[in-house]
Amino acid sequence: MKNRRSGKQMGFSLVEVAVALVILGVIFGATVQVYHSVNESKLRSQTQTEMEKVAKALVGFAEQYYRLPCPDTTQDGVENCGGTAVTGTVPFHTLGLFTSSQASDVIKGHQNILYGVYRGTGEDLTELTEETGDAPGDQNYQTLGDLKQKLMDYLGSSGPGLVSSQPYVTGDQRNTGDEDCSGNRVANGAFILAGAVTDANGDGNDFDGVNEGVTPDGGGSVCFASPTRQSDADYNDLVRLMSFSELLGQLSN
Ligand SMILES: [Ca+2]
Ligand SMILES: [Ca+2]
Ligand SMILES: [Ca+2]
Ligand SMILES: [Ca+2]
Repeated sequence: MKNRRSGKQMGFSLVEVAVALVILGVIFGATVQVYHSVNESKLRSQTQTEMEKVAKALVGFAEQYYRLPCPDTTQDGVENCGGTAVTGTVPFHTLGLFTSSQASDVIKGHQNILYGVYRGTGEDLTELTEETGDAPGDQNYQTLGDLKQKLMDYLGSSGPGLVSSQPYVTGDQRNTGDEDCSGNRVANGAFILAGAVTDANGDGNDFDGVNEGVTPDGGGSVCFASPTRQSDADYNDLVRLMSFSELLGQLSN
């Protein structure tokens, strides 16, 4: 009788322990999940804010220097115009933004924002040019009016169409079609920014999906994910495209 009761007690307590462990596991799992989603949404809004700051700084730079900066392909914050790279990271020093270490550590500062800029033939936005026929020495030589003219030339009826060697976005898998860098090129931008948030697909690169192919050294793909692509288990990047017409509209008169 004593033996039977003690055996029963032991069995019961094992089941009890097992149930308790399962419950604890579920609670722990749920807590970790909530922590991750709160953390991700915080990072997401920080990245969004940072990207808008960069977009504003790029417009300000264009108003001051009548061109856009080249991408930073060496991750020192300084633009690299020597080569022909159209992608890289944000040249935060050139833009006069706080250095990367001063920006929030959790998003690795501006070095974790990819930057693509249009440098197509005839409408290289990183080049200071004369577009309105003024001679050197003239007060209208290579001014904001020339940058605006360049943007208008691009937007004119004989515009270049989509140029696959320049930064462009693909489809969002909904309204703008398949996410297919070679089969569905949706639009070039005057510039395109991509923010990583976190490494959603866990491949070691904070960027996800097609943005993983756009490398900081400018040697990779020029195809960015769509700004309207929704987040899912494998993708949580943010993309901002400023079109030629939006940039033209943002430049002061
Ligand atoms: Ca550089
Ligand atoms: Ca001019
Ligand atoms: Ca990501
Ligand atoms: Ca990734």
